[in-house]
Amino acid sequence: AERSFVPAVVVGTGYGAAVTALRLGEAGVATTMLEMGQPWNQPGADGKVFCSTLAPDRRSMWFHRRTAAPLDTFLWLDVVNRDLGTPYAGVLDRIDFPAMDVYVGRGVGGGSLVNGGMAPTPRRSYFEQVLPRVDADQMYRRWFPLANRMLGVNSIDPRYLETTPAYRYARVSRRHAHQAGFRTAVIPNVYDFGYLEQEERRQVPRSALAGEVIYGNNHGKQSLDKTYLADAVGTGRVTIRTLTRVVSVRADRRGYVLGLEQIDASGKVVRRSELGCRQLFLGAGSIGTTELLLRARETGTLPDLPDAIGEGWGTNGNVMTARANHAWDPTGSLQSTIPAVAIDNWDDPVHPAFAEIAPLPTGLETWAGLYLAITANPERGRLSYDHATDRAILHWQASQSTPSIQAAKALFDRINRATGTTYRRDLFSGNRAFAADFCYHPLGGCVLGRATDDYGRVRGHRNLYVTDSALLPGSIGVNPFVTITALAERNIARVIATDLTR
Ligand code: FAE
Repeated sequence: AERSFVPAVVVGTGYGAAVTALRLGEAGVATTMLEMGQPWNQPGADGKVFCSTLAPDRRSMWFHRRTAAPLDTFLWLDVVNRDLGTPYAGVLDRIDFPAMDVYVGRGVGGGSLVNGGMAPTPRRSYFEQVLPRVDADQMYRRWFPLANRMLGVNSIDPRYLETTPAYRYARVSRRHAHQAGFRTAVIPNVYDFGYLEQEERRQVPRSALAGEVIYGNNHGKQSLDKTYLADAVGTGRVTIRTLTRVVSVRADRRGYVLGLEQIDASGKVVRRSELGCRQLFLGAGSIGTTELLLRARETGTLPDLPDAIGEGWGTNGNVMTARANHAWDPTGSLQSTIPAVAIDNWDDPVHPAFAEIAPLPTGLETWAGLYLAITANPERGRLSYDHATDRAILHWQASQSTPSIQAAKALFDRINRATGTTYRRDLFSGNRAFAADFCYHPLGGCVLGRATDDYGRVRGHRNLYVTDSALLPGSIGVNPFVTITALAERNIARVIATDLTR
């Protein structure tokens, strides 16, 4: 295969990758980013880059024949998902394992393209518990503030939150939480709340108020392509190659050699090549980064990779549930897709939970209260390499999701008792009140201080780094991207100061 060489390669374009590429570019290091997804900057025939959740088309999903939305049913009817025709390099992927489906973003910006933009900083005591060897003083004085600033984190105007019909659903669920004696918190976001207010006044095109989120936002969201990645490319040292999947990693005299597959948007492999580099930074996400290293270890291209690779994987305790409100508590037909309020029951000694109040933006009144809860599920799964399929497989049993469900049940049983309401069982297939068989927050697989040293350097492998959500040991207690970003800032600052000068 043809082969070229660059000083530094960053795999992926999500949070860990984007931070790393910007700081390398600023340090004068010529850096190539490799992203298997598309650059989401060209409008389609309808003049839009992304499709909405209400009318999904082929842009919605990464090579799926049918959409795979987290809510599969409505009033028990299979009306939510749509056939998509020919598989296409869409923006949202769901990686299906036997008892756990993992949602991830695909494209320049990774998960930032499809996520809800919720940007909480974890509470310090829990952060210290999860990553005891990371200097929390430094994190909370320097790296978290930097991450918040760089990501464009902003807060909703309290007056707007209290009056707009678009957050009636949040106010109803908040009132019910208070009736049951729980605390709530307003959650910052990277969606521009000033833009959202203009949307409501019809001064700008609608995005959060037009059902756009998990298949991308055409406006308003400060995804990574508008923040870190724009700055990275702006250094003049960073280039991004898209529709390019890294399939293998091996070592050579100068550093590492990557096997690449370039595809077209229909998935056809149009070119195979090799790319050499001195420094290799992995930012392909928890599953992506772990899979690359497991494959390298198990196929013998990097046989001495540590045993700890694949260990310590968790769902951040994700579990979804829904409640049926009384007829006098409508949640509104206009719902912002951007969550702004959460129930904060993390201090509960038995069942800590942080439950974001999620929208159900159908355009119709549903009387539903929907929630994505983050719980302190102590269960951990393990990823291993499957030779037959050449993919990572996740060892996670359905029973390992039970602690997430129990914690959510403790919280929402109490709310239902206080308000005389019940669960909705029509939204998740199988007549269930709780869905903990999918997650949005895959974390771990190359845990900091175990598979890597305390700065993400893969043990025993010079110039090989993990930068992303694979570093977090399965749980962080809140939505994770601010933490992923701050940790990546901390790690790359150390690496640039000490490793690149050798
Ligand atoms: P990630 O953002 O996943 O990026 C990895 C990138 O690498 C992707 O673009 C991949 O296409 C690419 N890639 C993977 N494998 C390869 C390969 N072999 N070759 C080339 N490229 C590859 O990594 N978090 C929050 O904090 N707040 C939220 O509100 C929130 N909502 C979410 C909603 C949804 C629907 C989803 C799916 C996630 C949500 N998350 C949220 C989670 C958050 O997006 C996620 O933790 C981060 O995106 C993970 O960042 P990483 O840097 O690990």
